[in-house]
Amino acid sequence: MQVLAYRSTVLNYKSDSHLVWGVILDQANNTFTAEPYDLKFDYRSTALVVIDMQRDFLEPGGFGELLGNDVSLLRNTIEPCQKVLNIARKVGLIIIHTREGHREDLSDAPHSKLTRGNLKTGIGDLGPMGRVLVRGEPGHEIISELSPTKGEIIIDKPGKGAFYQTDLDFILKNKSIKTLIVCGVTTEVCVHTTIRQANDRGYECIVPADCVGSYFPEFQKIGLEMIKAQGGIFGWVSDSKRVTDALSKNLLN
Ligand code: C5J
Repeated sequence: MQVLAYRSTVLNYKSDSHLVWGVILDQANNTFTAEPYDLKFDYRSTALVVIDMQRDFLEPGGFGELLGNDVSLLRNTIEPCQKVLNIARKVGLIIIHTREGHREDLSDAPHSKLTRGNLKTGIGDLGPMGRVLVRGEPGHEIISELSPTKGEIIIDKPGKGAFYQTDLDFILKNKSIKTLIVCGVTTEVCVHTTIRQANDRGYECIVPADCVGSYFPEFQKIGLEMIKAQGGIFGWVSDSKRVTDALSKNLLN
């Protein structure tokens, strides 16, 4: 009992976003069950990154649908993401939400991106949810089910990867983050690009498979396999149950 008391940390501080009242018995020595092998983590150096869970990708009339995709395929990620987000909030992890989108004047959108796909209604044009993929428009918002709460960090990114032309790396380094739980859409585009960028920068990424989604079932499968192949060449793959179990295992409340 004395040993436990010595090793425990009482989290009764007011974080920027919410009051955390849990007791974490051992912050440092924790493990996510995952493939290709288990991943050790410390609560204090772990962050949750939720990629582009925006109306433009998940709701009819947005960029995803204008590209010809069936956006309903992404919706089964919402509930698992909510579960991971809720426990991350409870244990006081740093939480980061990203949004893909551009300035009103599109000055941060490369010509190649604006013209790609020869879309009738494309980036910057007026669609059913306002101007497509433009910051401040209804389509650019994070879906209501996963709305950020006060104090959670929002990264607006002009590219697919969350590290490109953003201050994400600076923020993670300032907060001594080493491990990223990465959720969001789409698996093979913005999630993959972000994980590859994070991996090259020295972060260890773990992906709960049911918290990421693709418009293409075959890309979902292969995208996840690519992450964990070759001894975890880009990172680890787990699922929302195993990740939430690991995060709550040491929590007394
Ligand atoms: C795409 C994204 N698919 N968030 N963006 O264009 O994956």
